[in-house]
Amino acid sequence: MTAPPDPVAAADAVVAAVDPALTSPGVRSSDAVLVTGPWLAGVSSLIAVLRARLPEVPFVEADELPAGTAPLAVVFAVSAVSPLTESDCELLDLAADQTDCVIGVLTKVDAHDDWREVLATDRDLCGVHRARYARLPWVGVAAAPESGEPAVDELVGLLRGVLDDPDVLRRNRLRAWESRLEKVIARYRADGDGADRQARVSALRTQREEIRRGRRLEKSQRAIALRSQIQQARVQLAYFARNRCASVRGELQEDIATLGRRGFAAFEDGARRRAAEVMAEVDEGVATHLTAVAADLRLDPAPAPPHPSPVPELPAPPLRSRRLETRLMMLLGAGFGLGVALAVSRLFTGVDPGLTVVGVLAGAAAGLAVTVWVVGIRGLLHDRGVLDRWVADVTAALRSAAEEAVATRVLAAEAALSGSLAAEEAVEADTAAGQIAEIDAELREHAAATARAAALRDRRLPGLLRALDAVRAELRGASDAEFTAASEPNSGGTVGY
Ligand SMILES: Nc1nc2c(ncn2[C@@H]2O[C@H](COP(=O)(O)OP(=O)(O)OP(=O)(O)O)[C@@H](O)[C@H]2O)c(=O)[nH]1
Ligand SMILES: [Mg+2]
Repeated sequence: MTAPPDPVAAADAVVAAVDPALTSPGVRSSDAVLVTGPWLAGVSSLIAVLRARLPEVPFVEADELPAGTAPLAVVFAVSAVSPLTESDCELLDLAADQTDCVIGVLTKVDAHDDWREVLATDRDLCGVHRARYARLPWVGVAAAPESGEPAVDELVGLLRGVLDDPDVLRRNRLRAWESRLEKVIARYRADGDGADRQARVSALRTQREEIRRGRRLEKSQRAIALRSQIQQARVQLAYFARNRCASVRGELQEDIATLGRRGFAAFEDGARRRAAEVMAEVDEGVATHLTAVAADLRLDPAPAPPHPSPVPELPAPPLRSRRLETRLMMLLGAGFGLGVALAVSRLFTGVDPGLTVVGVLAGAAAGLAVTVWVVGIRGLLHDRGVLDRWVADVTAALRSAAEEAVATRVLAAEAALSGSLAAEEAVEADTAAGQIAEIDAELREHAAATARAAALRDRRLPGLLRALDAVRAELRGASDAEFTAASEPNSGGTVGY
């Protein structure tokens, strides 16, 4: 095959024939020979020997090659100690990405008698890893043998052949094109499929679902909390009101037991004052409890009622309307007094008949005193009984008034808190809707960008694929031609150049 005057331009022409817009594979060709390999493969030893044997050739290790530069040839060195691993093959991919001309070198063959088997295995493994490596030439070397001179003659011969081959530059350029086109095609495909956006899109979807779920959950949780707290307040405050009334009733009834007639008016006033106090206490208890409920629900407290709960109208104790009973009592007291008077006068008469007059007088006085006393005591006991019933009636009225006050205020608070809750929920729903709208907008943006990328991919891909096919066909054609002309080297390697 006759090499064209400018091999690089010839390779570029293959691509430009398909798509004139494709002008360069984006790498700079250099005349350096890259010697690379896995850790401790013997690269440094090999490069030292090669520099000595071929001083005119610029050999470089991987870290000496400037970025964006394609070497003229790649010497891939692996140790004969064991066959290649997958990561070694990936290293080879990296090194040979822009360069077609690759030589496989098995190092330290002096130290490993089975190196020929290892070499055959390495060649097969490379061929399996990538079809283009199936025809890689392999040679065994001993760059720093434990004894004797370095054995690198075969490699040096191979390298000389490669460097003299006029077609190497063109093939390298074609390989750079292949690599470049593969990358561009993969990029278009990934963009068109939205691969890079996929993670963000699914994160956005999850976020949107989270917001919706959070809203639903919070809404129902707060509604349930409000209902249960109000229910609790109703029960506890009614119990508190009943309790207060019962204890006031107990206190008042206790007071009645020691009450004299003169204390009746003060007792009535005291009872009315206690009733007012109980209503005030209930009011205060309700206010405190409802404020705590509002704080617990993170809501504004329900507004205080405009005026305190009214103290119920309490009738005066019915102490005066007992005329009939009084008369009866007078009658019975008088009878009782008469009895006492007779008994006393008899007693005097019995002691001394001369004392009859005295006895009658004394009996009359005693009878009168007993009558007055009995009537008085009976009246007092009766009035205490009346007061006792009055206290029971008054506290019953107080209790129902207090319970009504509790029920009314809790109901009002429930309405107010439900209102605030609804208002807050409306605000939160708006915030969530805003967040969801933002997420939806970004999702639409991603969908539109992916659609644009897919359209671009569909437009650009056919041309790029045709260019890639043309490059591969060119590489295959050249390689087939050279393969038929190649000879088997002594070391068992297949020379492809
Ligand atoms: N027997 C024998 N040992 C060798 C040969 N070449 C290199 N070695 C030994 O292998 C070890 C690694 O050699 P290097 O040339 O430093 O290998 P390298 O790949 O540059 O190593 P790193 O840069 O550290 O990854 C050293 O101990 C060398 O003496 C050889 O041909 N035969
Ligand atoms: Mg080294």
